[in-house]
Amino acid sequence: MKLYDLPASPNARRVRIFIAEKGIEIPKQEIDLATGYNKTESYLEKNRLGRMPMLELDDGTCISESHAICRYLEEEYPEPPLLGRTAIERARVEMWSRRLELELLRPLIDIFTHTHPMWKGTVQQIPDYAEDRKAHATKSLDWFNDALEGREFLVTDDYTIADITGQCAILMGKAVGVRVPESHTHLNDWWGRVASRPTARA
Ligand SMILES: N[C@@H](CCC(=O)N[C@@H](CS)C(=O)NCC(=O)O)C(=O)O
Repeated sequence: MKLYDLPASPNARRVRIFIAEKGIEIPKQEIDLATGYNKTESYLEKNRLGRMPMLELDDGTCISESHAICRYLEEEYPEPPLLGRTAIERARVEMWSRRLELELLRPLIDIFTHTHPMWKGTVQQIPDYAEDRKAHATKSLDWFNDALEGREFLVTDDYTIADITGQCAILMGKAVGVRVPESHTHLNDWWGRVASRPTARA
């Protein structure tokens, strides 16, 4: 098994933290975007979208999409459960992880893509769109903070992939200048807890 990793990617980080929380070791191949490796024919044969993270199994099966990779690993390595223990927990964990991915992490990545010089010429950068995404992400921080009131972790009594997605989104926010306001005390307290886990820097 091998993980095709992109060190600075928030989606790859989600998978790295998940793997570290499971306490398993998976060899990694770090991809340097500047080399164009992920757009080579051999990589595109494995992942037509040319993105990371991607998990390649020993039989050659390739799984991309960070949540799908985590789902596979959860089934192969069930302890500790990170996707929820019961049907209701699993549904709610997925609900929150998807919400945070689509309504917070994605807009923050869009800000990066539409403002950072690295993407100039690769995508048509639209500064107004970045501003719109900033407003969207800022609103998402409001409901994220509300959801954490009185809670140690976002969904269950345990740390789950929903916390991981939120954690990677907050880090992405720092990178693009969308920071958690001091008034968001539930979110700041939760951040203190998740960021101090031994796996946080995976
Ligand atoms: N939905 C995918 C997103 C994967 C993705 O967009 N990866 C980005 C880094 S965050 C990437 O590989 N970008 C390189 C490129 O598009 O060339 C997931 O969750 O894994």
